[in-house]
Parts: sequence; structure tokens; C-alpha cells
Amino acid sequence: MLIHIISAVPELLESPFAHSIMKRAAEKGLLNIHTHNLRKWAINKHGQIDDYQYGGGAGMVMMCEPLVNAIEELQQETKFDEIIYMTPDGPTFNQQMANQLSMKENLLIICGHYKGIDERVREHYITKEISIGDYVLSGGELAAAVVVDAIGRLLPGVLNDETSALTDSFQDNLLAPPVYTRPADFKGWKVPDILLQGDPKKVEDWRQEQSLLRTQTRRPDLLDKE
Ligand code: 6GU
Repeated sequence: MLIHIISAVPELLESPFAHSIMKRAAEKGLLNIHTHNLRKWAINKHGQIDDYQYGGGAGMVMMCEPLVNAIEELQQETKFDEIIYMTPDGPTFNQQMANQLSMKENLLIICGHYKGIDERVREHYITKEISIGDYVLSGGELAAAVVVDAIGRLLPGVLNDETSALTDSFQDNLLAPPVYTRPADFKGWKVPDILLQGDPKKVEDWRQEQSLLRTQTRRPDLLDKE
């Protein structure tokens, strides 16, 4: 998968993809991330990419011209399946959206800042908008990193058996069961017996039951989903 990201602060996107599973995905050639500094398409030598909003009011708006020039330049080389705008007023990201996006080939992600981007860019270029939750971040970069991580780990070959995404919370609208590792007794706090007995069928039944119990107590709303 190829992901291009346009940002006014691309430095914010370095570390999230430089370690652990995202790093391995890149090294294996499964996930190719290119970040672009929007200032490269600034309208003048001062590096201007934003301006005051029409009608007045506090906060700058990211201008059409730099964004459109950036998008169109990248489009000359790549046919994007989606052009995504990260914005708190978009639909809330979830595992189902991650699953769907993980099946695309080429994505372009636009990170907004300040009061957001000129509405005309949204109308004419953006094909999908994503929020990561009901709170406001100072820019779309951290949200984009969240989305790319959630997508990247689903790509075939990125995770091994040990880290398989099939047993993740949310994959079947259930939360994951509790997990334990050595020692079996820590300060007198014991690992559930059933996990130590070596009966895979019993372990599977226990995990299923714990998943359901966890979901009922913590996220009953998930059980109403189809
Ligand atoms: Cl995608 N962007 C910003 N700026 N704030 C957010 C968000 C995105 N998602 C939740 N809050």
C-alpha cells in the first residue's frame, strides 16, 4: 500500500512510522509512506499557506491554492483510491473503516491545521473525511498517524501469527479477553487455572466467555451492532 500525507508540520509524522510494527511494514515493502510539507506549494516566498477567513473571526484557514497544487501534483504520479481529509467534523474512525481502507492501494491524506481548510477543497477534491473522536486536536497529523497505524497493521504480511489482527478487540464487535504471562503467581495474584491446564478447547471457551463478559460490562453498545 502506498500512502501520501500532506501536512504543514510533517515532522509530527516521523516517529510514529519509524518504529516497531510500522517500521517492519515499511522494511518489508508492504507499506510505503511519503510525507510532504505543504509549504513546498506555498503561494509566496514567505511560505504562506493560510489566510484570514472571510466574514471575520479568529483563526486562519488553509488556502485552496497550495492544497490544490499539492494534490494535483501528486495525482500526476498516482491514481488515489481515496483523498482523505482529517477533520474533527468527519465520521468517527472505527475498526470497520480501518478494515475497508486496508484493502485500498493508494491513499492521499490531508492534515488540516488552524480552523481547517477552505471548504472548496473539501467539495472538489476530498473523497472521505475522518475524525478519530469527539475532541479537538491542534492538527490532523496525530489523527493521521492513528489511522495509518490501524490500517498498516492489517496489511497481509505485516503481523505474524503472534500478533495476528484476527484476535483484536473490535474485529467481531467484542473486546479482547484478559491476557497473562509468567509468573503464574505474582505477589499471590494468580493466573486463572484454566490457562495453565493446557486444554485448548477450554481455553478457547474461557476466552470467548471473558470477551463477552468484558463487552457487556465495558462496552454494551458494541453488542447492539450488526
Ligand atoms: Cl482528524 N483532526 C483534528 N484536528 N482534531 C481531531 C481529529 C482530527 N479527530 C479528532 N479530533
